[in-house]
This record gives sequence, structure tokens and C-alpha cells, in this order.
Amino acid sequence: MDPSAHRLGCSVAAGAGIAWQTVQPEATRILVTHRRPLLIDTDPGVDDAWAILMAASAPQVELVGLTVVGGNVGLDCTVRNACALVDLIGRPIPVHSGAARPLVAQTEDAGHVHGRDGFGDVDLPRPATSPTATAAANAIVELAQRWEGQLEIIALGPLTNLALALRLDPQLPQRVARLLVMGGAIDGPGNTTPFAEFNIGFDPEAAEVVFREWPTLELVDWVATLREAPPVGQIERLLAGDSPKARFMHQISRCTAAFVAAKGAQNWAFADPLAMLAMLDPAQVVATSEGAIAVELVGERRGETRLGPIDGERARSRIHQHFHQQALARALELALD
Ligand SMILES: [Ca+2]
Repeated sequence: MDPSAHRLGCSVAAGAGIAWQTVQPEATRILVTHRRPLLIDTDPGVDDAWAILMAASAPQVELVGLTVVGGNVGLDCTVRNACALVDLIGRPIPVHSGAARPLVAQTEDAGHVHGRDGFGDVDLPRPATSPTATAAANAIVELAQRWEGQLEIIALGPLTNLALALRLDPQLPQRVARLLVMGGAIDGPGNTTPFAEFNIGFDPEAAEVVFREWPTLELVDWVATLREAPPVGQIERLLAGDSPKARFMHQISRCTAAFVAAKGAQNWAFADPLAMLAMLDPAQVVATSEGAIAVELVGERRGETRLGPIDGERARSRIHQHFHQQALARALELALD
């Protein structure tokens, strides 16, 4: 017997007539799937709901978990909304509850956009799905070890869970195949303040940890979101569809639709779905720039994302700026099938 096998926790059936069997621990086992394993860190949110449905209907990915963070609304609501989405998808996707608050500051949520519960205050029934007992940051670490070298992560909310996971496992970036963040406003105004985009502005310290310490990541920012926003009429036609997913999205979009209408907007900004499009189908991205991003932590510009030259000290960020025309609208349509 290889003595190391025992240390690795192999199951040993001495005297039971069963051969010694070396079992690799969960952390080093290589799992193989023909689909790309995808973890979504999220604060649902109508925008997140679209993105999650896109991923759920994409044949090229296996949705291995939703790690949930407080942000768009409080954590109780974002967890419940994630569970409601898993019910709608109809497959057992683990939901992990995460950080209720930013690492350092207490910041206002975005209930004025998404409804107080994040899903348009429509009194959805209590979900049948419940969150697991594993906290989000732990789940990120565990999934990255289970899918060593294969896991892809997309972060659609404040980066609190991801920063905590990075502290738990400093090797996390090396275990992950790809990280894509929706956040920031490079060379343009934010949506929370003139400087800060919501996900970064909600927890700038967490964002700074990720942008400083993750070697390479991809970004879809608020400026690209506005540039690629589909016409309102196109989205309204999708929401008038008759599939269960279309009816669900129509229901929870009520508050967001009123917000868009009150602003007199011609286009409907879809940040998380645009990020998901870049994640699922990189061929739809037609222009990407590169740089190192720093997050402002003090003063009125707190939460601002500033792009500088790649210096080896910070993440090499690949910022997806332009997409094929109509790609997002087509992806949204497919998500409701
Ligand atoms: Ca979000």
C-alpha cells in the first residue's frame, strides 16, 4: 500500500476482502465534463435573472452553482430570488448564501431600481429550493478545487464573496480557468455616482482586492452596457412571450420597466446579460482593450475604476468593449425558450 494513500483519506477495507483502493481527495480529483463548468456569483436582481437564464439554456456550460451576495437588495432577498430562479430552471443547481454586507463599508442597495425585493415586489411564492449549508466563499474555494483548472467564474454583483474566497485560498486564481467581472465604468460616468458603477461602488475594497491580486480577468463595464443596450421595444416584445420563463421575467420586470419608462429611455441597459454573453460566447466580442484597473477607495470618487498601463502589479484586465450587433438581443431571446 502506498502510505500516502492513507494520508489522503482513502477508504480502506482491511480484512474485508476488498483490495486497497487509492482515492484521491476531492481537492485533487480531476473531473471531466464535455460542458464548461460555470459558477455564477450574483445578487439577483432582474438583470442577474436574465443572465442566469442565459447560462441555464446554454448547451456549452454546466451551471455548477450560484453563490449569492447582498447588493441589488438585501441578502435575504437575493438568496430567495436565486432559489426562485433555480425552481424556474427546474434543475438542482446549488445556491450558496454569501456576504450580506461589504467588507468595510455599509452601502445603500439598489431597491429603487429592482423593487424592494429585487424581483419587482410581485409576491412570488416561497421557493421550493433552499440554500445549502456551505457559505458562498467556501463554495467558491471548494468548486475551484473540485474543477481544478476548469472552473469558470462570472461575477455579476459586488465582489465581496470573491475577495473573501481569495483570502481563504490565495491559489484560487491559478485553479480557475477564467474570471469575468461585470463592473466598473472605464472612461465614463458610473450609475451610482458620477464616478462609481454599482457593483464596484457597493464594495470598493473587495473590488480592489480582486483587481490587485487576480492575475488576469475579463471585464464588461457600465460604459459597454450603455453602448450595447437593446431598444426597449425589442425587450418588451420578448417579455410579451408565452413561455414560462417569459411570463416569469415579465412579472419580475414590472418595477424595472417602470424605471426605464420613467427615465424615457429608448434603450434598456442590460449589464449582467452582456457580461454573460461575453462569458458564454466570446466570439460575439469584437473589440477588447487591456490594462490594469485600480479602484478609488476615498473621497467623492470612491468606487471609481481607473485604467492604467499593465504593470505586473495588478490584474491584467481585458475589457470587452464592442459586441456583434443584435448578439445580445438574440441571446436574451434564447434565454426565454
Ligand atoms: Ca447583478
